[in-house]
Amino acid sequence: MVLISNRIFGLILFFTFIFTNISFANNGYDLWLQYKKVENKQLLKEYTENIQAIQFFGNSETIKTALKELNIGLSGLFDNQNLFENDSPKNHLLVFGSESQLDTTYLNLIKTELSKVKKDGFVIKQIQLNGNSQIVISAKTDVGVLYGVFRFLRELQINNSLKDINIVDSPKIDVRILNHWDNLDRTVERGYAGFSLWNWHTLPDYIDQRYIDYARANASIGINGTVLTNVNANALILTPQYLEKVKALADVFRPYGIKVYLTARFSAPIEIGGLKTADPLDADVIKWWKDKTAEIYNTIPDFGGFLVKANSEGQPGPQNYGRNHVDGANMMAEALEPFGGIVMWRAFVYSEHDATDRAKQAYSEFVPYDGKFKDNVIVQVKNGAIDFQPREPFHPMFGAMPKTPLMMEFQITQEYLGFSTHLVYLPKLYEEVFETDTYREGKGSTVAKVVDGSLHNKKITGVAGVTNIGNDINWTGHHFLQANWYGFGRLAWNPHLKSEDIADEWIRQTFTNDENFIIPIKKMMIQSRETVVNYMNPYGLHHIFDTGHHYGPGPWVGSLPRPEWNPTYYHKADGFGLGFNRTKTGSNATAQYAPEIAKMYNDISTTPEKDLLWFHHVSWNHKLKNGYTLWDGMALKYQEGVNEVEDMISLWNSMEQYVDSQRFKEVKMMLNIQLKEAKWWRDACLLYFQQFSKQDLPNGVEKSSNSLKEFQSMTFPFAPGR
Ligand code: BDP
Repeated sequence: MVLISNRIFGLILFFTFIFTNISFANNGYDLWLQYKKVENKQLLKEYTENIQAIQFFGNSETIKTALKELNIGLSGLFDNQNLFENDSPKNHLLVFGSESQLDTTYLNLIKTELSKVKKDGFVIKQIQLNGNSQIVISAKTDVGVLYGVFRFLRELQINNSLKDINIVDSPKIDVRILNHWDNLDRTVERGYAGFSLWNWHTLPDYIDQRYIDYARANASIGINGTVLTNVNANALILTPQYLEKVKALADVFRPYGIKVYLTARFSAPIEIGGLKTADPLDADVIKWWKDKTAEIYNTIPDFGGFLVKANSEGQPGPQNYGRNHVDGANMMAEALEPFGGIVMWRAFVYSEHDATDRAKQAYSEFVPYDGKFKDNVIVQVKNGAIDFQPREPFHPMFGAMPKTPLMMEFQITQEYLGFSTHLVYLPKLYEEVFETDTYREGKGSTVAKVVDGSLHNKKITGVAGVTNIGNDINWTGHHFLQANWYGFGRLAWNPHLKSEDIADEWIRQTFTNDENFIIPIKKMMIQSRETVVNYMNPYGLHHIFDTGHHYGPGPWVGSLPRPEWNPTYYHKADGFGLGFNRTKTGSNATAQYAPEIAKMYNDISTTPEKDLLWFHHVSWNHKLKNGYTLWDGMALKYQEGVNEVEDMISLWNSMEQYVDSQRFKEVKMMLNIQLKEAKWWRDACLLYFQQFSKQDLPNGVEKSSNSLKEFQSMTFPFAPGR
C-alpha cells in the first residue's frame, strides 16, 4: 500500500514538474506581444464594465488584420467571452475602419480628436452615448486603425486604466524602417542572431509563419518599412527570379502597413542588364533603371524604393564614372518618381586617399550638395561620423543641410557593442543622440528636430535601424535585446520619447507588471549603455575593436593597409598621452559643427569628459574632473564597467521568482559571458595602453592574469557576422 502511494506520489510529482516546466517555459518568441492574463483587479473590473461587445467596421485586409490581433490579444489578456459575437449589450468597443466609415453620431463625438490626427495616427476615446460607455478606436487610414488596436492592447498589457481613455497619437516620422543587412545566401552581415529570416530558396511558394509574426511585431511598434537586403548589395535581387520572391514577402507585409524596399547595386545595369557602363548620365543606363523600376512596380505596386550605398568601402557608385552623389541619386529618383518611390542615399562614405580625418569626410562630400537632390531623395546619415561606436558625438551633418531631407541611421545590431551576448539597452544611446543640440538654428535645435523635419520644414522624414533580427527562436539572440528592436520602433515613431518610459512599457509587456521586477530591471537597462562604454571605450575612445569581425579588443592593430581601418589611427597612444586631436590644432573636425559646439569641443576644459579622447590628444597626467589623472581615471572606468556587470548578475540572480525558468536561465548565461568579456576588454586595453603610460594600475583595479601577448594572439576565424 505504502509503496503504491509513494509511486503515485512520485508520478504526481513528476507530472507536476513537467507541467510547471512547460507552463513556465517561454522561449521569447512572442516578444512583447505576450498577452498574458490580466491580474490587475481594477482593470479587470473596468474591462468587464466597459466592454461587453466588440464591433468592427470596415473590411480591408488591414482592418481584418486588426480584428485578428484584437481577438488574439483579448483572448490572451481576458477570459474569452465571445465578445465579437455579442451584439445585444450596452457597452461596446467600436473599431472604425477609417474616418469615412464613421457614423456621423460617432464622428461628432470624436471629431476634435480626429482633427488632431496626422497621417497614420489614431484616436482611442471613451465616449458616452445614450448613457452607455463606448470606447472608440478610429483613424484616418486603415493602418492608423491597426496602430490604434495595437496601442489599445498595449494599454491593457501594461495595465493602464480604461477610465476616460483618450489617446491621440500620430507618428512624427514618415519612414520608420528596418535595414536588414541580409545576404541572399542567408548569412547576415553583422548579424548575431542566427541566419536571415528570408528563406530565398523556398520563397515565393512557402510562406514561413515567421514572416507574418515579423510583420505583426513591427506593426505593433509602428515600423512601416523594411529593406530586405544588405547595403553591400547583390544585383541579383533585382532579377525577375528574385522579384517574385520579394513580391511574396510584400504581400505578407502589406496588411500590416509595411512596405518593402531593396538595396540597389549601382553597377546592376552592367551585372544583370548587360550594359557596358553604369554611368548615371548615360542614356541607356537611365533607361535601364526606368525600365527596371517600372518592372518592380508592376510586380509590387506599393514598393517603397531603393537604399543605396555608393562609393563606400569598395561599393560601386557614380564616382566610378567621374560623377557625383547627386547625379547618382537623382537618376534613380527620377525612375522612382512616377510611382511615388524614394531613394535613401547613404552618407556613410570615406576614402583611403583622404589623409585628413575619416570623421570629416561624409560632411565634406555631402554638405556642398545641399538643395541639389530631387524631392524624393533622402540622405541617410549614421548617428555619428565614424561608425556606430558605443559612444560618438552626433554626426555634424545633422542640421548642416537645411535644404535636404536627412534620415537617421542607427545600428540595432551590436557590431561594436558586444554582439548579441551583451545586455545593452540601446534606446538610451538613441535618446542621447536625439536630444543633442546642434545649435544650427540657435539653442534648442536638437537632432530630433532635424530628423522629424520640424527644424527646417522637411518634406520627407525617416529613421532607419540596422536590425538585430535573425532566425534564432527569440529573434535577437538575447532576450533583452528585443528591447532594442522595440525601442527603435518607438523612437522612430516619436524621437522625443524617453528611453526610460520605453523600457517601462517593454518590461511590462515582455515580463511582468510587478514593480518589484520593473523598478530594478529598468534601472539596470538604463545603466547598461554606460556600462558597456565603461568597459570598452571610456572617455571618448573609439574604434579599438579587433580587426574585421570587430569581436573584442584590438587596440594594438596597426598594420592594415588602409590607415583608417587601424585602431592605432583612432587612439593615437604615445608616451605623452592618448586620443585624436580633432580641434583646430589637429584635424579641425570641430569646425564642421555650429560655432557654439565647435567652441565647446575646441577647448579641453569645456569638452564633456565622455567625449574627451574623441576630440583631444590628452596627457596621461591630465587631471580629470574627479581629481584622478587620465591614466588612473581610465583604468578605474574600465574596472567600473566590470563591477557594473557583476552588479547586473547579482540583480538578475535575485529576480528568479519573477521570470519563467527558460528566459531566466538564458539571460543568466548571457550575463556570465558579458562579464568574462568585460574583463577581457579591461585587461587587454589596460595592458596595451600601459606600455605607453608606463604607470601602475591605481588601487581598486584588478590585475590581469593574462599577458598582453596572450590577448594579442587570440584569433576568432569563425566569429559571427562576417
Ligand atoms: C560598418 C560595417 C560594415 C558595413 C558598413 C556600412 O563594418 O560591415 O557594410 O558599416 O554601414 O559598420 O556600410
